[in-house]
Amino acid sequence: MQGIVCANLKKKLRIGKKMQIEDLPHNAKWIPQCLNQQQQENLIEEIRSITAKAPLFIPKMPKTGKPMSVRMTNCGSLGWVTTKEEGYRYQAMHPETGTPWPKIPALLLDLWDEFANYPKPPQACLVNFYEASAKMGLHQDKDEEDFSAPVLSVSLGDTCLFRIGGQNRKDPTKSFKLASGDVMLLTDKSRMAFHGVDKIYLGTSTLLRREGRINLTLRRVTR
Ligand code: MD3
Ligand code: FE
Repeated sequence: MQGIVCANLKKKLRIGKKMQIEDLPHNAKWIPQCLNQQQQENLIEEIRSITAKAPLFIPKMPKTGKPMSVRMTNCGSLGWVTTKEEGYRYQAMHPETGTPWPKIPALLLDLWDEFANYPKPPQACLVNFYEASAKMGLHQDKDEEDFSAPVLSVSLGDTCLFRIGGQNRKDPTKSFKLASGDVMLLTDKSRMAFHGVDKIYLGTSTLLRREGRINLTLRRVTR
């Protein structure tokens, strides 16, 4: 655990704020309550404008076409999508409207600059929306070309039970709660760690107009 002063974010985030960075297994980092209430509200407004232009879609499992319980959209130059026929992939257009994804909100680009320690900007921001019984099974993120870039995640709305393991599916896992405003950074070995969302604790946040959780994941896709 270490306290860091957010230098680049002084103006935009919190002046001189010391953030606690907690170490998770495999060198993943967790910054609880990184974003204050105002920043979270601003982000939700940005997400409303993103979903107005790029509506949430129901991702379908490759081959079986089984719907996932999480609804999704994206912003950035590339978005992660999945369909029965074409499977998991990144593409520049929304799968249903055929139009380019909206821009990544500036606050998220600032967060990447502050924490990612990576020379290039993120290309994809996946927006996951979890309603009551939505979950995400244990998986690895490996649809990107560039695994040397970190993944940065922001949690908004209701708290969830998150699980992270190792590089093998059978490795032991650790569970902990992610609350609204928490940021996670997956670098080094944790970049390829199995992870998932087991449960949403409904009614734990009033940030959204309805129950549920939103997760934003910033990624570099190409090298
Ligand atoms: C750990 N999303 O979209 S974000 C995903 O809360 C995804 O919606 C979860 O897993 C969610 O792929 C978790 C945190 C996260 C993202 C990427 C990771 C954790 C990770 C990559 C490697 C290890
Ligand atoms: Fe993932």
